[in-house]
Amino acid sequence: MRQWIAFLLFFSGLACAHSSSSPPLLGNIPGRKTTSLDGAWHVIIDPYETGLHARFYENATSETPGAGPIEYNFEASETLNVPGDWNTQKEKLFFYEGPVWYERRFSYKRHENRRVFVYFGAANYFARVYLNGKPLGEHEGGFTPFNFEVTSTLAEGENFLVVEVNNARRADAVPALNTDWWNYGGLTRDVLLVEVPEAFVRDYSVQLATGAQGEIAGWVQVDGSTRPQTVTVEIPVAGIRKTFSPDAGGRVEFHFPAKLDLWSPENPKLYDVVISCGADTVHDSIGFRTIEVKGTQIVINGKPTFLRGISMHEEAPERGGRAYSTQDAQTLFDWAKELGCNLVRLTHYPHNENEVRLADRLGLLLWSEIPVYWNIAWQNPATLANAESQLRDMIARDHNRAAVIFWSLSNETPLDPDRLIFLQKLAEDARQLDSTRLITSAMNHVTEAGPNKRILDDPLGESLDVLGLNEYLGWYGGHPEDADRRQWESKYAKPLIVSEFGGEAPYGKHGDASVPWTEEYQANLYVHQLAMIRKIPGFAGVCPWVLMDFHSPRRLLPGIQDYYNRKGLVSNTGQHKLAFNVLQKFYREMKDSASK
Ligand code: GCB
Repeated sequence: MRQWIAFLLFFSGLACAHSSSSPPLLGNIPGRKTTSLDGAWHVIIDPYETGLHARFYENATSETPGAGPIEYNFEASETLNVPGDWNTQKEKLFFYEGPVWYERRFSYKRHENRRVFVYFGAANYFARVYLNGKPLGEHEGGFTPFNFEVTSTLAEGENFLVVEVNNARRADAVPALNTDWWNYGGLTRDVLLVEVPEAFVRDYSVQLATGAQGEIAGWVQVDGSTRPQTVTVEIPVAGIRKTFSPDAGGRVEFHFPAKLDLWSPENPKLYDVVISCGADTVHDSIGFRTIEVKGTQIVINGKPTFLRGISMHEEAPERGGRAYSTQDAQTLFDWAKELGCNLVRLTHYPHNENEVRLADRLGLLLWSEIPVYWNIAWQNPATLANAESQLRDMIARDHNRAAVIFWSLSNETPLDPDRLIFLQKLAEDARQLDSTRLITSAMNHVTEAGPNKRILDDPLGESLDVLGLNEYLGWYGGHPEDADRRQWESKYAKPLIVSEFGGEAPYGKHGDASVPWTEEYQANLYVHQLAMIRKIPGFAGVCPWVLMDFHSPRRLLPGIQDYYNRKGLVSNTGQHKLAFNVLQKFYREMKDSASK
């Protein structure tokens, strides 16, 4: 009983500290002092969440005074690699959804006048974090980074970090109960200790002012009680060095002229940008470009640009499971480049920061999205707060990346007044957090205007800069040839991107083009879809579904799907299907006609 009361008191305290994860902190900054905590972590698989009241986070042993019988032992438990999902590391965990406790020991040498943060690239889905038996806080949301300050909790010498990660699905979560991707659990991205001076650069934005090619607009946020008098922003190769004084809140805002080589898919030029304040200096590689909408066109650096896209999940080629390395991202982006893409739609959640940084170097434009997917609890204020913090953290992490041109709020959400209020709030937030990028959403609500005419008709369109349309004519209903007669319109005179279309075929299954599940059927569907899509008024780009086959718990057809969504243009082991060539040919034509 006593144990239960203590447990309840402890967690009611923790509940108050729900958002005790510190404000966003840029983690993977080149030049910042970090210590990796990646590698083998001991784990306890705990389906009944026994570890909460048995206090696994204390890491007690039978020698601990008053401990009584101890029914867990991290040291004697199995290990999992971090970063990595648990589902594909151990066969017994393939379908597991629930709590797993992770433990990692490390030694640390403290330095005077330094602050230390523990930084998690992502934990899917819910995490409680403890250092040396003390709770640091918790975090909800499986794809965004979070951090806790540990300056006063770190011990000189040996330390132990315990993280409970729980990927149980919940109706009030984001995403909710139903998705068409695998719910990979675990510490799926890097874990770092980040060391900074007492006063440090917590965040910054150094970007071109909206639509202005010769002017930088930005801000720096300094954190720390005794703040240095000045903040310096430099772009050494462009001969830029500006000094500013932070206000009482540690913030600096600036505008200054700059003559820079613009970043574009053809010329992904990145500049070394140096921000210093007192003892802290960060270096970032930043590209500068503008992105605007003019009528129904998307305009990059003043030039109307047709978006030759592809959608992709963050699924590792060959190995399977959640992708986490730059090599995983390189393989996927190489295929996107081979297709002739200039845009990748990163579905349906924020992907790894290393992927976004690679796109910056390769000159691939990105559509970045939060997992507001299908139906979620639109009326629940906690669900909205959760979606808002996932949006905030996605933007906070990537707002200096030239590659990212779209923040996407949602995918295929049903028409409903509460849903509209919810998404309008997200659109407002996104604009406030970053006025330099375009806001979009993938929608699928159409009205029929005659047998062959469909109108994209979703009131959310009012709040967006760019409209995304998902449609599956020829797969979920109709035949590929029906596309020859289908006409499209949109209620809003804004750029329209067909953000999904596709059909399934396992690699190597051949047959007549009229037989579904064959590569020939999939290729034929692409031929008719692309011919239809290019006639859509306001057509500004296309992102077919999907680059590579991916694991999904909803795809059960034996011998064909076997828990894979097979709409990939490439199989999960890298073989190119016939439809790959169809899209590649279309993109060559679009590229040629744009350069004429
Ligand atoms: C969709 C969803 C996507 C699915 C896809 C499919 O509309 O946006 O997440 O995987 O259809 O394959 O059905």
